[in-house]
Amino acid sequence: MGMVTSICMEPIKRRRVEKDLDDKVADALQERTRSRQRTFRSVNSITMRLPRFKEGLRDIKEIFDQYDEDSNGTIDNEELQSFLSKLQVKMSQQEIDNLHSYCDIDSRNGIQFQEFVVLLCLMYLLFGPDVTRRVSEFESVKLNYVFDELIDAFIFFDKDGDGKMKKRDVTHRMNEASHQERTPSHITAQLFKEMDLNRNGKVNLKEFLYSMIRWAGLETEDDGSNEASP
Ligand SMILES: [Ca+2]
Ligand SMILES: [Ca+2]
Ligand SMILES: [Ca+2]
Repeated sequence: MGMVTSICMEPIKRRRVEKDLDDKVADALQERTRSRQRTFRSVNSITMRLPRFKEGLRDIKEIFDQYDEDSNGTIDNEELQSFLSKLQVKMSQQEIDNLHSYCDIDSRNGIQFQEFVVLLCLMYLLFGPDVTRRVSEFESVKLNYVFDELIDAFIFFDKDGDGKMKKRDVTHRMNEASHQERTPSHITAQLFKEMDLNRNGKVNLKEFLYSMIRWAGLETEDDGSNEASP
């Protein structure tokens, strides 16, 4: 039962949940950096993958629609539970609530599509490829590819590997490009500001993912009902 009245946690608790999950994600990123070869060597090599990334998002949209059982554009806590049970990851109700709260990034309650991509990518990072295989056996290779690229892009920008991108890291990476392709610093600053959703001067993986998905600009083509304001 556990009628979770709301995932709206009190601010202090929410901050603790944030920190705990941030730490977990940072550990997983470090582990990954140790065990894998670097894939990206330049900003350009990342931008070149964007079309493929967009394609992957379309596949994830189909998965999202499948788990959004009442088709209201939001995965609520109950739908999230049935999704997680499909993934066969062992999580307590508390952990599910925490994950829900952590991935509920925007001001609309519940997990909307962009947040769902973040959630799935984090699950992939934390629990490995079994996760995507269970979500969609058919698409899992493609999904893994997209998530690998996204995570590696983050690692590319997170120069000191502590799980948080800093403005100077991003600027530095941007400036490694050849001279004619150099990004003007005010643009880098603007990009960083847009990514830093909670305005704490650092960009963690979930903020990065969320921004990348927004920039990739996959519109929810179908009926747009989830965008309509009441
Ligand atoms: Ca729903
Ligand atoms: Ca939300
Ligand atoms: Ca931030």
